[in-house]
Order: sequence, then C-alpha cells, then structure tokens
Amino acid sequence: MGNITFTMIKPEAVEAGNIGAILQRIETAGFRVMAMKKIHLSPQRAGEFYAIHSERPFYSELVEYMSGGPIVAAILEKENAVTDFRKLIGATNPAEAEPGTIRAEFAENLSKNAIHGSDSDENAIIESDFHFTKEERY
Ligand code: IDP
Ligand code: MG
Repeated sequence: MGNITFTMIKPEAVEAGNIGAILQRIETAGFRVMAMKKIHLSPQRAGEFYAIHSERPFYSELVEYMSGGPIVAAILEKENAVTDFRKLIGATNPAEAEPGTIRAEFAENLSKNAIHGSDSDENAIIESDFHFTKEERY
C-alpha cells in the first residue's frame, strides 16, 4: 500500500500539447511510470469514473469535459505516491495552487485543471483497476 497512484492528463492539456512537459515534471519528481495509455473516454465511462461526484452540481459538466477529447491515463509508482503526487499537482482550483505545481502552470481554471490525481490509496487501486489490466503494468 502507498506506493502507487493513478493520474490522467486531462483533455485540454492533451489538446494544448502539454503531455511531454507534464510527464517530464512527473518523472523528475521521482515517479516511475508503471502503465500508460492515451484513450478517449465515452460519456458513460467518464460518468462511471466520476460516479462519486454524481450528486455534485458540476457532475454533468465534468462528464462532458472528460469525454470531450482524449486523455493520457497512467499508474505511477513511488513511496507515498498518493500524498506526494497531490503535492506535485497542487490544489483543485489553479488560482489556489502553489507556484511550481503542475496545476499552477498548466491548468486553465477550476474545471479544466489539467490533471487528475487519486485522493487515497484505496481509490488509487480502484482507479488503476478501472483503466488497466494486470498485463498492462510493468
Ligand atoms: P480533485 O481533482 O482535485 O481531486 P475533486 O473535488 O475530486 O478535485 O473534483 C474532481 C474534478 O471535478 C476536478 O479536478 C475538476 O476538474 C472538477 N471540479 C471540481 N470542483 C468543480 C467545480 O466547483 N466546478 C466545476 N468543476 C469542478
Ligand atoms: Mg478528487
């Protein structure tokens, strides 16, 4: 426990050509890529992934956004992966993200905030299993 997290580079960051720059930040911070793929989620799959937010007022906007273009999904490995990755990406709202964090640099706004990071070890496993088979992890 505690050594993997799940991430997605979100559609607007992929569209803006920021995949490489964001991955460089992630690897430089000491995370190892265990699995990775570029995928275009259907509205149904995006809705399932974010089912935990289904009662929130922004849910339909979130599902539309996350299924609106391809993303890059990955499993990352590091000691204390979940906590350290949340520090690396910064606050949900980029206006509140620490300078130097990925969201401070690449996010457009509270909704289009460039990158996802799991919020617990338990969710890191659930989210990794949602996107990747055992044979896709090395
Ligand atoms: P997190 O991604 O930092 O964990 P969550 O609260 O889990 O933040 O929200 C999931 C995603 O939903 C956010 O990353 C963002 O894209 C979107 N989101 C969160 N709050 C709002 C909001 O108030 N309005 C619009 N979109 C939001
Ligand atoms: Mg979250």
